[in-house]
Amino acid sequence: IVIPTFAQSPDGFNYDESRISAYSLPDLFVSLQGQPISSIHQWEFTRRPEILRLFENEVYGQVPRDLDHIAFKLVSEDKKAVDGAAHLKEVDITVARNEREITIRLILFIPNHKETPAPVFLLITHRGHENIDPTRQQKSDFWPVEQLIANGYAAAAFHVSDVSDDHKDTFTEDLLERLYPEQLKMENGMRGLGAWAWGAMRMMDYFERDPDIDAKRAGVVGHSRGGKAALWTGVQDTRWAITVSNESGCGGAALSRRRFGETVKRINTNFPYWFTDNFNRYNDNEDALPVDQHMLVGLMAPRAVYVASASEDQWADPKGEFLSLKLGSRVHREIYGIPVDLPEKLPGVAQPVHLPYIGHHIREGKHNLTLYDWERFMDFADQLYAIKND
Ligand code: GTR
Repeated sequence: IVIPTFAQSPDGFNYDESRISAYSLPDLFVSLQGQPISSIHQWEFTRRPEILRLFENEVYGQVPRDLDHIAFKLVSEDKKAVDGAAHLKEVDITVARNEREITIRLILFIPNHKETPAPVFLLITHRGHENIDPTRQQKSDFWPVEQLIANGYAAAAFHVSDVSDDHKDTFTEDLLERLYPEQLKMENGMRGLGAWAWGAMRMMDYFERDPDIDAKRAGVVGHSRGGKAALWTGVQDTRWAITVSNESGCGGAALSRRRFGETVKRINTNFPYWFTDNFNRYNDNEDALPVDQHMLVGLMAPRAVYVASASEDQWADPKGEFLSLKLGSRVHREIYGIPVDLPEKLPGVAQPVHLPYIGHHIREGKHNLTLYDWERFMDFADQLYAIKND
């Protein structure tokens, strides 16, 4: 990506903190009826459902729950994968509705040296298939299976193209055309990101049935567009213990109202198939949004959220991502009483902040998912799962 400077950019992309216009964010703790929200009961029965509905209607579209059948088929396995360190399972997950079906391939490595069930990280990926090579002839830090296994984590991944192609002309293949065609006619219907989240939820359906996996210690991870989908997964599906957003930026962890780097208009123009149709109403009109992205973090409470950024990835607005985490985690603190208080200032590069249930770091370098990022996610999970075991 070529990042234009503000001066060069006719469309007004801003990379200058001093040029951000004043904005005010919707209040997490006041309901649409004007009721103050302070208890867990009010949060879970009033405010959380209404915020969730706003995100569905205005940003990501619905995530349909109805399906007729789900089947899991072990298509290939190797009990001595990764030089004997892991048990590889390739599983085809087939979901049927109204006599039509789609199949998603899960690639799963389970550590051999630890007692199972193992905690697991699932990667939602849109990058080339070589990044999730089950043979491990091609290795990539984007999905460092060997390191996850060495640290006692199962490594799972699926490619978004099995669910919805990452392309504006073909995104309706496979899920939308085959299983939920009525969604395509709705202004608040599911589109690409929602379909990927739906796919991640089917992976969790599998984890719950595999005795080698501890589905209660599962993290969903995505980079960039995958990070947007991971956040939407964690919000929709409370089975995930940890949601990890890596450089998800606009439509992910970054506050839309800052209009720093990528904007709502730009993302809707370049990727008209990611968000629901209604999201177009907020092009150059972010202040009209009834939500902003800190509320996604809030919807995750009391479960864990990790937001990672990169110093040279200004397009994804590291500061806006941090602010979402800081403001959204007020739900953890003020509603659930979890002692999370992020620093006032944006933490420095390579200075991770790992609080119970809230993790953050800024990696040095460009837009990518690297071993450094994964090591921090594992550190954070080690700490979280140790607390939970107490
Ligand atoms: C960019 C897009 C971002 C982000 C990124 C990625 O082109 O503007 O929102 O999703 O792609 O997925 O790597």
